[in-house]
Amino acid sequence: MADKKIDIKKKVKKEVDVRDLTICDATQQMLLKARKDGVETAFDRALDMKPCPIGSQSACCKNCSMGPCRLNAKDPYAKVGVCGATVDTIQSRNFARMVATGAAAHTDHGMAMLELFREVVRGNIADYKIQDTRKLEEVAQSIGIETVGRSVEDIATDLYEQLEATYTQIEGEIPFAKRVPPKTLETWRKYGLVPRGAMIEVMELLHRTHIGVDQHYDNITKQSSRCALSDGWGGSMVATEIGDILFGTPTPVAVDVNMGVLKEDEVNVIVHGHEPNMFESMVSSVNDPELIKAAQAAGAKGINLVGMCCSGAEMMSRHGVPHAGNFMSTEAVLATGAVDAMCVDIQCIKQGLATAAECYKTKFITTNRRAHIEGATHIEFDDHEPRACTDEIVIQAIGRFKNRSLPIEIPKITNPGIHGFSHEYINYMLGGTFRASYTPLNDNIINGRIRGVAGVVGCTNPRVKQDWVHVELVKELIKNDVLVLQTGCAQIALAKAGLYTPEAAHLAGPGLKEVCETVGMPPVLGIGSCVDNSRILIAASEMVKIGGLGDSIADLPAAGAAPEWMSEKAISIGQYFVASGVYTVFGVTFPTMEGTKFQKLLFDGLESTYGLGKWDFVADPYEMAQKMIAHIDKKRKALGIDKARERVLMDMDSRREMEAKYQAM
Ligand code: SF4
Ligand code: MSK
Repeated sequence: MADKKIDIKKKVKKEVDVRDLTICDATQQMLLKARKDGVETAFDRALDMKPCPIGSQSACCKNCSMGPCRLNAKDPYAKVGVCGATVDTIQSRNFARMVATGAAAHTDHGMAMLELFREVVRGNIADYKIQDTRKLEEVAQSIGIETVGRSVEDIATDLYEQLEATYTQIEGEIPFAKRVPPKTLETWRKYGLVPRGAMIEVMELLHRTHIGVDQHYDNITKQSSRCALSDGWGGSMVATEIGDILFGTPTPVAVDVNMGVLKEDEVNVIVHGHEPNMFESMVSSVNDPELIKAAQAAGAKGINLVGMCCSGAEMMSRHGVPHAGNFMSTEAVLATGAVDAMCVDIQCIKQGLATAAECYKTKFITTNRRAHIEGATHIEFDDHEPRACTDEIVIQAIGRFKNRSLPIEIPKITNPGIHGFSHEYINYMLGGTFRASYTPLNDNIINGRIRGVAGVVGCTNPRVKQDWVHVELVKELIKNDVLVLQTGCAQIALAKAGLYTPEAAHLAGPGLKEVCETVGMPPVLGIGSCVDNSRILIAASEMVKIGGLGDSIADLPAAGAAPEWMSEKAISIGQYFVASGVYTVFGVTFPTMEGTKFQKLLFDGLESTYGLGKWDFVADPYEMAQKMIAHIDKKRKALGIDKARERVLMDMDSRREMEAKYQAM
């Protein structure tokens, strides 16, 4: 029984059946245990905390001390703020601040990766090396750096210098703008949306939201787009590409997911957060013979390293490290009593973890200078001496293992799956190693076997049943021949539901099933953490470049969704997808008020006036799927490939023809 008990019954007025909170069996089991132990989680706090209806619709403003000003949701135009700000100004400013914060989070993460790269290139760090020189050359070439006959060091030095502009450039276009399909770029140039460095875009967006600056929702939203694009095609893309260059580009790997990956007879170390550098060092620490010996001397069979949340998704994709669960399972997993140390870096780390960890005597360790948590032990991670931090965490975990005093209950649930589909690998998988290409994907979309492509990404959120919206949405999409790409916590939700196996192809519609069986791939492809959404942008650009599906990203039969989103990063991701031309639907709730000019701009005007994508909001997964499919069909019709779909024949001849085509490529 846990030492530090909270009387949950007293705190949470209604006790809800755990099956209504999550469809994750392991999380249900642990929520019951946590209740029995008197330990509260975000699920309990969400029941206890009613969301403010005015705030959830972004109808309040506290940007100055003449307020806070709250507008009436029933009649949004009946009132204005003390300064005269209208509901459209207030909502668009609030939305802009979410974009700015989300973009800042991704770009600061990307900047940290780039700083690490610089130190490696300059020879100031010995523990990390450039692992993927092929990717280094490809990224360098994509922004016009000469690679032929040059050393890795010279190419890397040039790449660092150019990519620094992604953050610091005060005029001109960011380097990865060169990867944007020409027609999409033309639209951005026409409306002044091409980003400069992320620092200036975030700074300008925040400036504009100060009282008395930008007071036209349309103009504020333009800067929101520009800022979000500096994240998607800037900070996030740099984080992904540099991560691949330093630590290796993911290729498919079989991995187990769910809480059953914890081992009762081993020292369990969980890494949770977003940056891969600490996790990479931890891989090295847990394999250190001296530390393994120390663990054995403490009575353990070994050291078991497990990931959670997004750094977990990244390491799972790159190295096959098992994954214990997504955002809404991070407190529940502590109730197993089996976690000897949980170390965290940045983003999506609930402060409540400190209390839950204390209850179960788990060592809860923060490692990043940006993210301390009251009640946690802080062991600062330094790229120049990474093992000093990760070795110490392992030593503390061994100490906790030795002194385990609480009962252990590990849900016996693991879900196998294949993960690690980088955009490069999707190329090789479909086109073959020697003629890697997106042509077969485009062909299968044109001939109608694949109806379209959907990106289903984002968080889990206690305001909806954990994982349920993700799973139902994705099942509905693949049933209708839509190929699904996933990142972050969404990926883990579907992995737990068993959709990451090639056998899951039987849940797909006949066309998608045919393609999956021919190639041997699952109908749902996991491509990494939330920062790796940039891989979806690159895949979309490749599809445009190959031809046959229009001239811009907006022409593609594609859609995006974050059905259980919760973070400001998700809003930035949504805005950069929309500004890149993608129809993007969010679930749970949407921070605007129905009937306002601002909402009409997001849900319609961005597409109809500016030729970008557009936002939508639907809470129900089936309706969400239908809207995404309707959008995909609209795009197919505009491309003139809607008829092809009706001619699909799944007989043996067409199957042989498809196989022969793949072999010939
Ligand atoms: Fe109210 Fe205007 Fe101040 Fe916002 S900026 S709190 S709307 S007075
Ligand atoms: S961790 S941003 S809960 S995906 Fe990237 Fe998961 Fe969302 Fe955080």
